[in-house]
Amino acid sequence: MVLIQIPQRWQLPEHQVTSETAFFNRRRFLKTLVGAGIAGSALPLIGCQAQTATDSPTVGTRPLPFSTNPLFTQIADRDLTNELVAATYNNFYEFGGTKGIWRNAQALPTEDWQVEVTGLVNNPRTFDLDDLTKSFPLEERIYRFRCVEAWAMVVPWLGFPMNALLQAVDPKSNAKFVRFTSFFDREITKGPTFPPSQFLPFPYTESLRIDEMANDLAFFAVGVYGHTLPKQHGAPIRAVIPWKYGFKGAKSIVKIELVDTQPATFWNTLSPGEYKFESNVDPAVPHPRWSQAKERLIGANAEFEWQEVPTLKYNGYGEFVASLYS
Ligand SMILES: Nc1nc2c(c(=O)[nH]1)N[C@H]1C(S)=C(S)[C@@H](COP(=O)(O)O)O[C@H]1N2
Ligand SMILES: [Mo]
Repeated sequence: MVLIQIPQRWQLPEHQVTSETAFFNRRRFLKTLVGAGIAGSALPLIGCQAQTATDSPTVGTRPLPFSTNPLFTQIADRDLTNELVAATYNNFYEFGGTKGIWRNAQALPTEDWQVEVTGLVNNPRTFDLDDLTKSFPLEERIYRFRCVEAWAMVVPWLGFPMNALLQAVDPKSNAKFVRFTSFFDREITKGPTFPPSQFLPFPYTESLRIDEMANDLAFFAVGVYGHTLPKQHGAPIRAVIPWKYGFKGAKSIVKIELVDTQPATFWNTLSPGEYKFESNVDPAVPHPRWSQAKERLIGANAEFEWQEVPTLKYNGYGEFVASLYS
């Protein structure tokens, strides 16, 4: 029963709290609603109360076979984040606007999942999970993970390089960007309580340049900590781009589309000044509302304790990715 008790010690002093939704100034937003003629009586209070009988944040996961890629284990100066800490401190706005959405996320229907790979490719394909894990050998990669909100973790993902998928579908020469689309169903992914989800640009989408997607580090994760992804981490397949801020890594992907022009994305549409398309981790480029020079490394033990550490350019992966930006 210990697992259901989410420790509170991680809650940071108010002045250190940064949030991706803080720009939703409540009054400004209400004005918009008034403008749209739906404020007041009709203001919907969309909650995320969907709770299941389960009380374990890793419910339903299965062990996965994998090999370890020694090239991409973390530069060994940071401890692995505790698994239950990582599984109970998430961003997944489809299931709510707080970090504690793991129970809500259990409503995600992952059976018979299909991922459509489409657009500017010579071999468009729709994969089911079985196809994916059989077509691409799984490896473990221990990556630093840095959210734009200035918290960080170290996570052992299981999956395969995006480049392997790219080879399989054979991009056309005019393919310049990839766009990832996350699962969305108004009845299931009800969004945060505020603002109401119909005012957010769902489904969640993210995008990379094709050369970024082809970089060795860019990764599709189908598992974490030796087993399939728990739903709150973006089951059954999510993107992990360790040199970029965490929001680039779309969860619960249903569509991968190669396109010729830079697509609109969820956060960039909401607040382009705060969520740049490129969004490489960089201590020298402050967020408009906070410095990015340091980060709060969370949870080497189960107590949600954190320590402040310097942020590294490209999240410490410059040797692999700096040449993309020269
Ligand atoms: N579909 C979807 N993907 C998403 C998000 C989201 O809200 N919806 N949040 C992003 C953000 S801001 C972060 S920091 C990471 C968090 O991943 P984790 O909860 O597995 O640590 O997921 C990213 N992918
Ligand atoms: Mo994030």
